[in-house]
Formats: sequence, structure tokens, C-alpha cells
Amino acid sequence: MKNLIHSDCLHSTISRGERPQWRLFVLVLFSTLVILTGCKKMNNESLQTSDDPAGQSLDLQLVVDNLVSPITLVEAPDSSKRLFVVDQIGKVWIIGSDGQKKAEPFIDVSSKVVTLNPGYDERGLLGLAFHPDYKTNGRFFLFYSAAPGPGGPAPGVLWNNRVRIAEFHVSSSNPDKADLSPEKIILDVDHPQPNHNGGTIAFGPDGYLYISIGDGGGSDDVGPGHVADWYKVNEGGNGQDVSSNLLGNILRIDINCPTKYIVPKDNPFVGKKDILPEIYAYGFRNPYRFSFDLGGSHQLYVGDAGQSLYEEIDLVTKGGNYGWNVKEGTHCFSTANNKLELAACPIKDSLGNQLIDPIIELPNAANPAGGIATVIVAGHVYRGNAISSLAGKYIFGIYSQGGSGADGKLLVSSLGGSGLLTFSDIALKSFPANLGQYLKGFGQSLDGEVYVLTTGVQGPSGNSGKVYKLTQATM
Ligand SMILES: [Ca+2]
Ligand SMILES: [Ca+2]
Ligand SMILES: [Ca+2]
Repeated sequence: MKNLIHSDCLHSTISRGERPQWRLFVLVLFSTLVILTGCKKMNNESLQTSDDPAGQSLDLQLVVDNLVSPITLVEAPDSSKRLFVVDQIGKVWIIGSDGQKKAEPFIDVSSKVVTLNPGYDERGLLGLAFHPDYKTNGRFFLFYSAAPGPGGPAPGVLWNNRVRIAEFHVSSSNPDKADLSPEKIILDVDHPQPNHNGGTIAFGPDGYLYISIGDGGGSDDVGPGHVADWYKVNEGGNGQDVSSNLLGNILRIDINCPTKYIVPKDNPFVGKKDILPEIYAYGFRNPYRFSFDLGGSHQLYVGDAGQSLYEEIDLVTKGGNYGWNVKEGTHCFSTANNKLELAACPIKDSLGNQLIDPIIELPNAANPAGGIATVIVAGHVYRGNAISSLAGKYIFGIYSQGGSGADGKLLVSSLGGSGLLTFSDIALKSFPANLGQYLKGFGQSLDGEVYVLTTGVQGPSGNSGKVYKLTQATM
């Protein structure tokens, strides 16, 4: 770990303040440099062995059960070895270094979360990110679906919810408890429909906060709250638009300033007329989960939920356009008939940026040609030491295979090369056919081990939520 002198707050000329009237103003009076600890986790690549026995048998080791709907898991960067599990209903639970879940939640924001549908809901508490310097400043951030703001996207149409990024602090007296107030609202984005919220927040290796937000919901990237874009063949949409709202993007902001946030001066659209400068990458439908590789060059892998034909994983770079709703996966999408891809579509957008194809694609269960997944769930590059056969490989999965069955699966792909990557099932000793559960998300500890989060039912209800650790099978 190395300390960075992070002077962007001093030199940036763009500040994003109060919504809805975002005002630009020049910051002139900053007198202190913000020193933050980079969150790079440098893994020892030499620990990857080259003589891995092929076909090692893997398994899932139950860590915690009786949760409602676990979405993600992150380790606090404070050397305490505590794992924090986000339950969609609004609670964050702590798994202590002894592997035991603490009796009381770290924080409970369920009263702040919009009322969820117990049968199925994509809203809720969806993301947690600890400040890289959490150990000394106690700052952490939540992504949750708040009650809708006033008004709506069209006459007679109300907003459904508000995507909210908010800052909280750990209690000064108890490291296992956070203060519910003060809450500093960093960002609010009006959201027109209940689905496609995105929901991941994470600090990149550069110390900036990355946020994924979906296209606003509904289908086709069409409907109230979905603006027109440059591509007239298809209706909509927020994925391609970079001027009207923050939907359908990966955002990148700097929260190391007294203001709510500022835009890093090297964001791709800073200074570009009529483009929202928070945008780091665009063209997404529902980038539900993403992660930075803890090793290698710390690349950003994003899962984008497809509609009816194709699911995808994207390797995301600054300023990239990942295609939606011009493309679904590597295919030309049609809002006129979402089951019938168009023969051709543009390869560049109106800014001259190429539409970047995914690195992994798999067919959706609704694909008339046959499919294997209801939705893809992005995971992590394995950088742990326990499973040498997975070293440097990308672990991801599918929520379920089709219909309403609880039959999620784990998948793995070797990274590198060009074009679409191949992938295969991860064979699990105790789950020989499939998980027998819905795959809700993944987590990764700072030592690179991967956790798998599941539920037995689709909605945020009941107590079937489980957290597993991906391990070698015991013989
Ligand atoms: Ca369009
Ligand atoms: Ca957009
Ligand atoms: Ca795409």
C-alpha cells in the first residue's frame, strides 16, 4: 500500500452540488491537500502456481445463513478481517474474524429504503463501499433505493424511486456499529421504473468512487423517463444518452472534498459541451454488479443484464460505450421486436466512439434459439490462495437458468485474448447439478477469496439468504 497525495480537489474546476439545480462553480479556497490511502491491493502473483492439478474439485462452505436477501459482501479495509454483508432489505451484517455473524447489524437503513415487493424486487440496499482510508476516517457509502422524489418524468407519471448514494460513519465508540445520522446524501438520481437500478459502488485503484446505474427500467430502454438518443432506428434510450440524466452509466466521482462530490478532472467528458461529466462509461442496461480486479492491472469488469436474447460481461475502460440499446451483447438490438435482432447497426455513436462488445456473452433463457440464463451475475477475478486452479480467472454466474426454478450456477472464464471468451461451469461437490438457489451476488475479501450469496426465493423476504465461501472440496 502506498500513500497518494491526492490533489484533485485542489485543482479541479468542476463541483457537483445540490440537485436538482446542479451548479458549476470554481473551487478557489482549498488550503489542505487530501491525503488518502490508495485502495490497491497488490497480490503476490508469484503465488499462482503453474502446476495446478486439472479439475480440482471445488465446493461452497456455508459461512452465514438466515439472511433475507444478501446482495454483496465486502471486507472493511481496516485490518480487522471483518466481512460486511449487504442484505437488500436495508441491513448490513458483520461476519467477525471468527466467522460468526454479529447479533446486531452494523447499520439498518430499512426505514430509508422504498417499500419493497416481497415477491420480487430489484430495488433496496444494493451496494456498500468503504473509503480506502476507512481505518482512520470511518467513512463508508451506501447505494440504496429511496422513496421517489416529487413529480415524475411525464405528465401524470410519478417517479418510482430515487437512486441514492449516501455517506455514513462508523460509531466513535463501537467499531461494529455505524451511526444512522448524520447521513450525507452524495447523489440522488430520479428513477422512473422499479427495475434496472444497477447498484454497485466501489472505490477504484485511483481512489475515486465508481457507481453503476441502470437505464431507468421497463424494457427496451423505452417509456416515461427514457429520453431519445442519437440512434433513431430504436426508440429510447438512456443507455446511449449522455446529456439528459445519469441513467445507464458507470459514474466516477471524487468524494474527498467538503462538497458532496466533485468530478475528477480526468473524467472522459470533462469540458465536453452538453455531456454530464460524472459519466465514466455508458451504454448499459442494468449494470447490476461490477468489480475491480485486486491484482493485475486492476481492470474493471461489469456485468450487464440483457433483455431477451443475450447477457454479457464487459471489460470497461474510460469513456467507453458498451452498446445498449443499439446492441444487446454483440448483436444489433431492435426495440420493434426484441426477439429479432437487426441485420446491421452502427459501429460508432454520434460522438465517434466505437460500440464496445462484451468479453463474455451468453444466451438468455428467452432466446428463441435456446438460452442458459435468466440473468448474468458479475463476480470477481479470483486472487486468493486457497484454489490455485482459479488463480487469475474470472468467477461469475447466472441467477437462474430459466423459468422460475431456483437453479443458479457458477461459471468461470480465463481472461485475456481478444473476442468473446469461453467459459465453463464450476463443478461443486455439494451442488452437483446447480446451486439449488438463486444467485444474488458475489463478494471478495481483501485476500482475494470469493464469496457466493444466494437465496431460496426470488424476492426480498423470508430467511433463506446464505453466504458461502468458494473453497476446495474436502475429500
Ligand atoms: Ca434511440
Ligand atoms: Ca445515459
Ligand atoms: Ca453491451
